Amino acid sequence: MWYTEQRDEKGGRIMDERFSTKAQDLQEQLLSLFREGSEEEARAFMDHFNLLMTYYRCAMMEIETKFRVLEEEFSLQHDRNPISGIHTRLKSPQSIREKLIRRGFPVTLDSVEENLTDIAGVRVICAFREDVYYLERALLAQDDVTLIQRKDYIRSPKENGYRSLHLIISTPIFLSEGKRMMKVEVQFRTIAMDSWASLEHQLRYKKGKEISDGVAGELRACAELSDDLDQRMDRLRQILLDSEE
Ligand code: 0O2
Repeated sequence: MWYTEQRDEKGGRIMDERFSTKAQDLQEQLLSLFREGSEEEARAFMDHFNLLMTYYRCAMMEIETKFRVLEEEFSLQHDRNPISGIHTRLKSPQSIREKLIRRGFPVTLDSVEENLTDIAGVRVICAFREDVYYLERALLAQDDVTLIQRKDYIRSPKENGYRSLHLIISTPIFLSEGKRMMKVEVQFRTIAMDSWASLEHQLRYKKGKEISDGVAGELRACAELSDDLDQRMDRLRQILLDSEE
């Protein structure tokens, strides 16, 4: 589940369930999902898991803040907002476990850190395609952000039509006992790409259902339409920019 930051009428951040630890829920989920052992072992495991998830949440907050800062600066300089929304999500214990098993990795906490790069996810929805690449450059130019992997599904869309720019980055979080490097997946999309992906996700993504060639073709056609919309909006923006000069 991806969340959008909630703000009250004065602009203050409203804490949501990402920032509270539902100990009971977690206890039940983790005990049944990850391992069976003595109560003591299980408790130690849970404490370690909670701590690790807290680190990922902190990394997510760090990256979200970086985008908020860039947004403020850009809005001031250009009188428009390049970001139409930021959503974050922490992978659920169940998805973590499923992914480890799917990929053939051990189901341990060390393995989570070592082998999974998308526990913390930040999705940035941009106004125009150009904003996607501007924000990518601005993020990667920061000296505490290291690029680990880049997949440009905008220039090379997936076969089903999915478009988005994905980065896996590493960034430090600063704790009382020093800094810790954490991995975060950042997805950049335009509004049109996000609309398509959200609807397609509801319709089929990872539901394990086979879809007919006809439906797949229709989804691809919708992706092309949404790309056409992005291209036309880019052109309109350029025309308006040129007319201002
Ligand atoms: P959610 O709901 O975002 O948590 P994998 O992570 O194993 O699935 P890979 O190749 O490592 O695959 O990662 P990739 O291709 O970079 O894609 C990972 C994420 O991108 C997915 O995360 C989705 O958010 C999004 N995504 C990728 N392909 C599609 C697609 O075809 N349609 C839609 N709607 N989204 C896509 P999760 O964890 O699978 O899902």
